[in-house]
Amino acid sequence: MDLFHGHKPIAPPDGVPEWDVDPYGDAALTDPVPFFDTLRGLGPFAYLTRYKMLICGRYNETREVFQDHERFVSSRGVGVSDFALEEPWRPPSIVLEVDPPYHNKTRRVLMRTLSPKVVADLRDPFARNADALVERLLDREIEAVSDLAEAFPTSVFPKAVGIREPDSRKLIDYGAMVFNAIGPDNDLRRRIMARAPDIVPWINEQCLRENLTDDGIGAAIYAAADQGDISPEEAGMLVRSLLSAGVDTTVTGIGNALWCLATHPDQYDLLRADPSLALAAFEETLRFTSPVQAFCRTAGADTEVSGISIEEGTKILCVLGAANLDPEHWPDAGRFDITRKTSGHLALGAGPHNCVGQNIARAEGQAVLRALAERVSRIELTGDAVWRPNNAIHALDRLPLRLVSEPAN
Ligand code: OVM
Repeated sequence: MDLFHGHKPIAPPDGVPEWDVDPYGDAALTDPVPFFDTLRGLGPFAYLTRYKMLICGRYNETREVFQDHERFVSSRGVGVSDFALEEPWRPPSIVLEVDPPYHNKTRRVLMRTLSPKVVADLRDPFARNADALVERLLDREIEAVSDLAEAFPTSVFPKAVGIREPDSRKLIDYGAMVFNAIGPDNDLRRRIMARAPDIVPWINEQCLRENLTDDGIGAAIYAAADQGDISPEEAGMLVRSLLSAGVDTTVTGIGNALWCLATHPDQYDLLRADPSLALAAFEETLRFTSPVQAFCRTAGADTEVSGISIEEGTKILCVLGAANLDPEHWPDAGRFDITRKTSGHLALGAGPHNCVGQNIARAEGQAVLRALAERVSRIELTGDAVWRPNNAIHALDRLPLRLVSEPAN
């Protein structure tokens, strides 16, 4: 079969409109809301003429595709490339890029090592770190992406995993690589992949047992190997998953939260008045900005969703960002409101593959937003926010601001 962008090219199914948009182009990646609105307006699915695959962004269908791992598999990759037909750029993740029943085994180990109990013990160090960091950044012009959004997770998460000498730049860039890699072979993907020889061997080395401290999450994963739940090789691969999915995502969530609060001062005032809203504000940031904008699934067999026939091998780009702003599902969907009910948002996925690190991700976001709420009277934008295109992540490149400690008169 002739592949198209690494997958089986399909014809438009009956009743599905053709759309020539590039969902991996600059416009869709840096100014996604108009792209989301058009997508949902086209129907439950649209056919991407440039990629000969489907795309969906209404809440119900996006959730249905994500929920049903039997019809829509992850083992053929969650990007444009079909792992059944084309060799992936790295050995596939043994938790993300697999299906049940094998998935259950690896997922269980991560669930245990990232449990609420484990995260409870991290809350104090996270709070101390966030407090000190915010304290240092008060009342001067900062670039909040590097100074805060990147600085916080890279100072707490690699340590929690047990990395002895974390290299923040390599950890962040590996995340950018992993997420750009699920897009097509475009400039974004090529440019970051050129740096793989610098970064990938370093990452793989950090995953070895002898390079991890004996009191971190990494050591707990290796302990599961000692108990015979997984092999030592599998343990190393699960540590790699933590380093793949655990840095860029939380950096993006925290950066996006700062942007939301800087651009919605009324919402920041609510948070400041009641710092216990920190977690709710982070959750609404996830819904409102969807740090992971889109992931694919692959139809494992001929099937059907909402009356649309979907043939085996069809790649479906599931636009979580569009589903999270669907006005048919969310009252006043386009309003950033930290007091709303956010449950059911798809920013952390849905179904058996939903974010296994969500407890720790929330604890990080909560620690930062609480530290701000307790110390900062207002967040002032001091320049333009600039978005950084990535094939899967909706993240800021630059966010100049000032964390003002004095109340306004
Ligand atoms: C992994 C992984 C898990 C979730 C997301 C991700 C695409 C990677 O297991 O390597 O980024």
